[in-house]
Amino acid sequence: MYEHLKIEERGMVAIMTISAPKSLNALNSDILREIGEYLDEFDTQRFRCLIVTGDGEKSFVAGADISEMATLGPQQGEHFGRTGAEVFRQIETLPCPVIAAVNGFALGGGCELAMACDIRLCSDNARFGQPEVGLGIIPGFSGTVRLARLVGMGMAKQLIFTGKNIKADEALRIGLVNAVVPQAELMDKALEIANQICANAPLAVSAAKLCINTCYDMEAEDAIAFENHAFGMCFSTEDQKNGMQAFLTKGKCEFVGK
Ligand code: CO8
Repeated sequence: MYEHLKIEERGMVAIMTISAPKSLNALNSDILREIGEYLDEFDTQRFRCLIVTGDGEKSFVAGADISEMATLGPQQGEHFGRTGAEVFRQIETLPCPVIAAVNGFALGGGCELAMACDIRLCSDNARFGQPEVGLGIIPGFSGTVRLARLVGMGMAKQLIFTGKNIKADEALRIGLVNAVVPQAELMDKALEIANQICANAPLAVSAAKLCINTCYDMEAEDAIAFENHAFGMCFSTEDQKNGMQAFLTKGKCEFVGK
């Protein structure tokens, strides 16, 4: 169905593997289009978590495709950047959590893809970096925006201005990833966390994601009001009634997402 995406289903978890082995899974327009199409069709009733990874053991995504960008002019460059930024925003705003299982190089657009996900895990051979200025461009898939928010402005500036890659342990130290695991255990770890998420009330998880994303940039007063409204809405769900009843009767609730 897709030329560059492999899609798997593990219960309530979907796994999207980006596959362009000849270019270490670099993102070209076709791959970005396929990711966008997959997300457009993503069945949020059926899946409660999405894992994003790269094909092979060497690379998650080695950036945007340099061979496609090499001859672009300013307007085409802006269009290409916008296409990637929009697809990554789709990931960020997908109603369910998205876990990046970073299995190797996450450079340029690859690091930016990982940053658009909610949770980042990586293998011990992973490398992160924003090498764009060494190519005469800047991070163009929202990297200047998200990196500073994730690791702070000082570290983001150092990474982007030097273009130097960092190893997995350094990515962990600066808070770019949540955990580093041996490569052979990466997908199991991602699935373990995904399944922990799936066991919870999906509408509540989704509301929590919306609040964290939306409130991050708001004034505290507005943010607190936004969360308060979302909190109230949880009480309109069956899952809230059943989840609390199950607690009070010492039972277990199977959340249905209503
Ligand atoms: N684009 C296109 N092809 C790539 C890319 C890429 N990003 N990365 C690797 N490849 C290709 C190589 O050209 C090579 O192809 P071939 O076999 O035909 O020569 C193949 O993948 C294997 O790569 P290497 O032989 O280089 O493998 P190494 O193990 O020696 O090195 C590296 C691996 C370190 C990952 C190296 O390939 C590398 O440095 N790649 C480029 C990394 C990079 O600079 N990424 C950032 C790109 S810019 C970007 O992402 C901007 C995002 C915002 C765009 C905004 C739009 C305007």
